[in-house]
Amino acid sequence: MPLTLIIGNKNYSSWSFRPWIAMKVAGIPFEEILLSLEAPDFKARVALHSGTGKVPVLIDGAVKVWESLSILEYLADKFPDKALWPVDPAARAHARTVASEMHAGFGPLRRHCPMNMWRPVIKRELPDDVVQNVSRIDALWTDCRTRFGQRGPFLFGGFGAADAMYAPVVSRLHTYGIEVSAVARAYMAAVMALPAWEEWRAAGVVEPWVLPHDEVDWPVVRKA
Ligand SMILES: N[C@@H](CCC(=O)N[C@@H](CS)C(=O)NCC(=O)O)C(=O)O
Repeated sequence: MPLTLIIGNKNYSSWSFRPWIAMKVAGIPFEEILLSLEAPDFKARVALHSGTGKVPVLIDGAVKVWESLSILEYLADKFPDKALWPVDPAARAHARTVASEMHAGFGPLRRHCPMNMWRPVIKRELPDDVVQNVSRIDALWTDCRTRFGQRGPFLFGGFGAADAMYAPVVSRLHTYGIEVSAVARAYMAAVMALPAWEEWRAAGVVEPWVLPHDEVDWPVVRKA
């Protein structure tokens, strides 16, 4: 039985994007069920699989996994040959650490700059707490690239779970015209050049649903 991933809107659902892009890049086959976050039956349909009422949810037969980071851990266990985490124990520990830091943090950036794939690149003024988030992310990426990224353009060389956790951050920094270092900019370019990135983006920008909460220029909706 194939894996099924329940996701939200591709234009907006940053948490859904994480396991989706990890599975696509790793070549793990799955079926997706896309539910618009504001659909009247969203909560009822998600509640069949997760008490959180949130997406993403991965279904593997009788196994149901929610929380994006737990889904990535499940996939790493089930498909060890895909090397979603680095093999070297030190690099692996660091990859898990930065992935957890993303899962648990960066609230100011997430609130001020929601993922919005169809918004044209327009610079947004950033309050101090968002600037601090960006500075931390830039330093973290630069450290990973310098210490662990020799074998490829991603945080730990090849694309893995840590990159998947930061993929929506790449989108945010790009969309809101946020300035970062040359190393971070090169990393972002590598992530955005992935065919899986374009597949998600292309599907997102033609979605019909507009969510005011995620449109920071509301009531103006900017669609590229
Ligand atoms: N910590 C969760 C966050 C999941 C989450 O907040 N998902 C959002 C979509 S990006 C959601 O389902 N929102 C619908 C709602 O809260 O009603 C994870 O990592 O998966």
